[in-house]
Amino acid sequence: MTSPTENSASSKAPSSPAPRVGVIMGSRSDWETMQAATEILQELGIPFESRVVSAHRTPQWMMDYAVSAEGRGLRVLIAGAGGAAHLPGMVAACTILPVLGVPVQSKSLNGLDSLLSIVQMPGGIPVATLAIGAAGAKNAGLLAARILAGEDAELRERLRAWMESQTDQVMADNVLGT
Ligand code: RP5
Repeated sequence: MTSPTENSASSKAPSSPAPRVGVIMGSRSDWETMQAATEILQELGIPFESRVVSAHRTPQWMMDYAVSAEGRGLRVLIAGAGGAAHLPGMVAACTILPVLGVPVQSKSLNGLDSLLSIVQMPGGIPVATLAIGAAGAKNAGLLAARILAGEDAELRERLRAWMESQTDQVMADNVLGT
């Protein structure tokens, strides 16, 4: 299993393309959920970076990350957090980039706390809130791809092919019955 790179705003290797999507999460414990987003971005050939950025434990790093994101070439931020999930909203308050919030399934309240923390934003600071858990993370990756595809015809074709392949897989399940 790969892991998010912690506390560094630099992109991966010098030769790799500049990341367009920032995938951030409140804790390393969120990675199991959030890697569903990075897997989709990888599949669709979208350069991304993944970082642990905590609204509560590393507030200054969170501010620095959010404020510098646009200037570093990021175009969409995916932010996952659980429990008192303030990361997506706080990041959205510090940038004009679209922020996609993923409620991580918490142990005590099954992620309902995370969902409500992320979805109930005050008017003026938008966060697009996805489903709780891995399905939400996967859809955040796909939604980021759709946002970027607006300006990228090749990505639009890769997305279309991805959708068709998903449909084919589901249709292939019909051979199970008689
Ligand atoms: C949140 O607290 C994180 O997003 C995580 O989902 C939750 C628990 O964090 P750990 O105690 O596992 O580090 O900030």
